[in-house]
Amino acid sequence: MAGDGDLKLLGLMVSPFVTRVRLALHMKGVGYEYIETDVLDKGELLLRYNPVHKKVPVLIHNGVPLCESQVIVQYVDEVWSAGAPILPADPYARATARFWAAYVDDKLFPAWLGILLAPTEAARAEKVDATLAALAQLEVAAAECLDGGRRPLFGGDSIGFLDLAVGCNMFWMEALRRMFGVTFLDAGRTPPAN
Ligand SMILES: N[C@@H](CCC(=O)N[C@@H](CS)C(=O)NCC(=O)O)C(=O)O
Repeated sequence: MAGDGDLKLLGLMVSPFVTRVRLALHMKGVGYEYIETDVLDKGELLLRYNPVHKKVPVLIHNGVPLCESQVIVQYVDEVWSAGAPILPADPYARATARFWAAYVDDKLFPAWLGILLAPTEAARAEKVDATLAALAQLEVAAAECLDGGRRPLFGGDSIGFLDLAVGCNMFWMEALRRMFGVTFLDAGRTPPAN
């Protein structure tokens, strides 16, 4: 596909941020070399290509690095514009998708990560509550962006920016349920779209 060039992705299998980028590349049908990266013992590649944050994902396109998953997804959408669009065409819908995607990264992600990292049961319970609150708030986004449940996806009929932002966290909801016995997604609290 035009524009592919030399494409490498520094990633980590369990990272929602990396999953987000991989899904975007997959949607565009873009081939790339995946390089599983140790983020605890940071190697030369990660430090060279993401010296600011030293985090994955890093997409290296023809030798040039792109960092921060939301930035990368938007870059992928622009460079491989022939594939299914990821960002909404309408400026207001695009701004709304970016607003809620930022919310996911600022509120939902730290809340559920805190469950894993909590030093005490009390601290874990607090993070469980924060995760449930963040998911409840996302239901507001769903009401706003899914046209009261009439649209199946935030992106309309195909997967969009906010679907990727939210969806890449979902495998962790299941992992946390199995680890700690807390159900985060159920038809009562987080009803599926029609
Ligand atoms: N805001 C960043 C977050 C990326 C992130 O937190 N990556 C984690 C893996 S899930 C990481 O590389 N952590 C290494 C570290 O914190 O040193 C993004 O959207 O790409």
